[in-house]
Amino acid sequence: MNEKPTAAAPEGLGRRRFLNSAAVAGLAGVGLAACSEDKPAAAGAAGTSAAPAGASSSSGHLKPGELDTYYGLWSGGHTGDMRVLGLPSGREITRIPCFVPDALVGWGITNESKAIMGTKPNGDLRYTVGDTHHVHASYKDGNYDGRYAWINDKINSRIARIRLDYFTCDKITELPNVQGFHGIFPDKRDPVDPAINYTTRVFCGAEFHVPLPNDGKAADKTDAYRTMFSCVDAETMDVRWQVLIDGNCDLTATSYDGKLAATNQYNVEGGVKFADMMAAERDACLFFHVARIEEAVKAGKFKTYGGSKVPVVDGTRKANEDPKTALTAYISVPKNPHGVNASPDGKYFICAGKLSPTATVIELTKVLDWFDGKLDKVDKAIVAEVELGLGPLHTAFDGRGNAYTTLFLDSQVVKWNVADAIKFHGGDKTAKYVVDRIDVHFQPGHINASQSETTKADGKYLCVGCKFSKDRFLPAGPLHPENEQLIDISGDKMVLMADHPVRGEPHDFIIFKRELLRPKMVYTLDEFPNAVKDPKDSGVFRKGKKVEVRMTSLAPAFSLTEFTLKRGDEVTLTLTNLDKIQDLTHGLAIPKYNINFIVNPQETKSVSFIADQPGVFWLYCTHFCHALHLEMRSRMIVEA
Ligand code: CUK
Ligand code: CUA
Ligand code: CA
Repeated sequence: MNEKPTAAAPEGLGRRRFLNSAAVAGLAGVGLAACSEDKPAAAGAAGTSAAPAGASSSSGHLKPGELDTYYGLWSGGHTGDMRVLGLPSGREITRIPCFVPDALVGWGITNESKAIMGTKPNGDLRYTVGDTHHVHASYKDGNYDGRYAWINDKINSRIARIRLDYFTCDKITELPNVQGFHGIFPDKRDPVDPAINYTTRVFCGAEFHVPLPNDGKAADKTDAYRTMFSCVDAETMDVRWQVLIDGNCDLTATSYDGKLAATNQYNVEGGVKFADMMAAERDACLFFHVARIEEAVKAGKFKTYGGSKVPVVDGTRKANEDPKTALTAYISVPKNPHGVNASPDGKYFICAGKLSPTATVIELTKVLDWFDGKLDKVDKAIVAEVELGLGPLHTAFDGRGNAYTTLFLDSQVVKWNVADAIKFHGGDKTAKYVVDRIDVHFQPGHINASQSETTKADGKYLCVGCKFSKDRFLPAGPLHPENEQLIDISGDKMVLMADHPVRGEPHDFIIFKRELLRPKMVYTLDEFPNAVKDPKDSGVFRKGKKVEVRMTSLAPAFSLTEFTLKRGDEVTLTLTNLDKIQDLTHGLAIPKYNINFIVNPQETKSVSFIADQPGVFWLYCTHFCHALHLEMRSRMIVEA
């Protein structure tokens, strides 16, 4: 098993070793390998823990009928959705459509969902693709309050809000002036008003820099490309303000006192080519002074760009050299960092080095000291920069002072103690900050622990999003699932509990106690202004070519057994589900008209279409609801 790995002769190598050597060779090929393939000496000492053979008691397996104790909200990557998992079982419970159409529920087909998604003047959806990476939920007093979750769409720079009572998307906002909206994080309280101890803003970092205005006229002036950091109002979902910055944004973090938000930057170089983005040895973690930015906006110290009315303040380096007035602070961190995460004690932000084998620990009181003129150099807010292993990406916390960082190239999770890392960095070389390592399968990206980025981090479960699953599951063609691995972190040693295949391509996720949510199982009729509240109100209501078809469902029948339209009618069909008991969902499909949607108990939805195909069309219930589900039909006659 000691063959020297080469890219040309992968046979006989462990897959993990081959992936590692290939990836490192890839980096080395452009002359940018941050370190050798050997593990850093400081980090190598603790050895690797393995899953105990046959440890079924800690597999997360639930007996039939048992419920999970944690919810997980997962991004679906470029499936464009959000997913809800139960943990520790790892069972996928539902998917919440937001940015892209969904045939199960009729998202992107009903008028109500199309209004949220946004349409072109002809009524077609403006976008049908999305790429969700980061999901975070609203806070109160440092913990999730069960109101909302937010998720990004990197492709079209949209932010969606999910109501956590009904688990549905209720608003989507497209950010102006930016491309590649990636990192997202809600604030945890107001920076000035202590009474507002809950989320009122969501911060959004845009990754790609573009010409401003991006009208095709100055594409070659790459020095003038810029990106922005955006603040979205948690309630209205309007963009409150943006900050013009140097470099780029990647991931986003917020402090527990509401005063600071930050984004890691991997392209301070402003490079437009692959190698240019890796030219510098250090990039940055960029901090935003939230209260000062809002003061500047109030005082009218902003510009607007393009057709957007959103106030944009100047957060570039040059405009923010004086700490007393600075809106932003650029802290130098090595190299092409990925991920910035807030420790649950509220003290630190941690940037993982990606191309550097290190994590950088930034002390937030020191950043505030710099803004107050009490620290001469903002880089002195760095209290540790310690080696962890190859390709550190994201960090989670257990609430006991330990951090868990994914090592993409090493295919490991490293558990390290933040206080000991600070001691080590401060000169105490006896401080053993690496506590444990565990192999994961394979090449992990995101990581999160139960309640990790809350004041209630409980150190029970750790989930790792492995980007490659290789031979961990039955082969099902060339597209492999991701491997979400569950690790027990309640003891000193990490214990691998389970592998779960997930359809591509989740990135970030959060895990929290189930009692933080109080989901509703049945709607109320009054929530829908267009509800058909009584079967007697059903019928066809005609005003010239405009026709309204109003009907109800009550298992196992629609209120209209048939109805007649004329060819060319502009039809809006509204369906209210009058069933009141939970789990009694109906569907409605219209053959040849490309229509299918569901109505949950006491829910109302509508669809609009032109009756352009004459004939008899059997509307039928698509969602199994009753012994007579198949008989649940209605005859739509379109006269020629
Ligand atoms: S990025 Cu995907 S593994 Cu979008 Cu959070 Cu790091
Ligand atoms: Cu109603 Cu099936
Ligand atoms: Ca860089």
